[in-house]
Amino acid sequence: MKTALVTGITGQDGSYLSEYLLSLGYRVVGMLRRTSTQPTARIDHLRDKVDLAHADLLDQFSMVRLLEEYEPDEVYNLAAQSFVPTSFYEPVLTAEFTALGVTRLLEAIRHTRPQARFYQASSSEMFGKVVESPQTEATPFHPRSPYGVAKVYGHWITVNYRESYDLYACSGILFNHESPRRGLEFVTRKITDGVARIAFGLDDKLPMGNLDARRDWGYAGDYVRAMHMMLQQEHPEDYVVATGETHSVREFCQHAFHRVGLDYEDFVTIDPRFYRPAEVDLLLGKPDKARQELGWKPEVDFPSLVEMMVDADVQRYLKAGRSPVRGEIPEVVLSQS
Ligand code: NDP
Ligand code: GDR
Repeated sequence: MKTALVTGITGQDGSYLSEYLLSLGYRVVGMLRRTSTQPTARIDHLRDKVDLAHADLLDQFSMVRLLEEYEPDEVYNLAAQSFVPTSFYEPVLTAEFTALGVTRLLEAIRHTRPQARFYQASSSEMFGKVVESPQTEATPFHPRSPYGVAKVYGHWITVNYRESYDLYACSGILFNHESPRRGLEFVTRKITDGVARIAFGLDDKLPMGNLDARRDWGYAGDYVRAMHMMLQQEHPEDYVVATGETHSVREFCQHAFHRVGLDYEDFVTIDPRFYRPAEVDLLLGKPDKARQELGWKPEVDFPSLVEMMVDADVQRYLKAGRSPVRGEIPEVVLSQS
């Protein structure tokens, strides 16, 4: 039985990756930081199947201790300060977590468990102000936020440790991936929860930022398979993981409101507070290398992703005993509740 250490297990990707690794027969050890409240909602259904251990990206020796105790075969570094707007307000803390945290973990692996295979959660935000479209593994980086800059550091330190110390270390350059477990502050989940709240009469408006930003959105459940595949190759390499399609925030709104029989133009307002000091206007990935070398391809397309997320949020309010007051909830959603 292989052991995988997953940092960021309480996050969106951590929960899907853990489910996937458990289904493959792995022992999963999740690293979580100490908090005064329980942040484990996304993994409560896995609590008796995974080991949870306290450590923090800010604390080098807490990670050394974890590696010594659990002796993982694979380490997935998903933990980060991952919200772009927060990185403008807390740029130094973002760098500590998202950039230097990677070096701390790599140093811990180098000294304690050099045979472990390492996955770094790199991001399409590194392409930022894109110099070409679509973006591939060879596209130069031009990050547009302290978060993007920190991820570039995390990416290159992973490459550097691979080249310097012969570690099996790779970076997955993942484009945006979403799910019903996405944090409520990210644009897709903000929209799908907003749609549900409007349908149930809990809100009348949905204030948004830049509706013209375009993203290559996929489903998180598909993307965690690619993470695992990257660690099963003969040689460690970096891969772009994306759908190869791009859609605007406006299109996401259109589809999401349409799912409950509403028109987004009646509810979406523009609030300058949600604009960013520097924007990433367009992301579009070309995942050819992942398709050819890993045999990876996404299963969930854009309309299915939007529907899955709207349906899950609507169901949550139905289960809480709320009744819809606007639009038309699809029969298939009502019948499942
Ligand atoms: P989330 O924000 O949902 O999860 C982040 C995780 O990191 C949480 O478990 C959080 O713990 C943990 N964490 C944050 N700071 C620390 C710390 N100091 N010590 C220990 N743990 C910490 O992110 P996602 O699951 O969406 O993303 C996973 C990774 O992939 C991130 O690195 C993200 O930057 C990257 N990424 C994500 C993409 C996406 O579209 N989702 C695309 C490309 C890259 P807590 O619950 O306590 O806050
Ligand atoms: P992103 O995701 O910054 O791409 O980073 P987010 O969903 O926050 O924004 C996507 C785009 O939507 C625009 N937007 C809004 N965004 C938010 N959050 N709220 C709004 O009201 C709103 N209105 C418009 C944004 O300006 C932006 O252009 C995500 C994170 O998961 C990162 O950790 C990850 O690395 C990248 O995806 C790939």
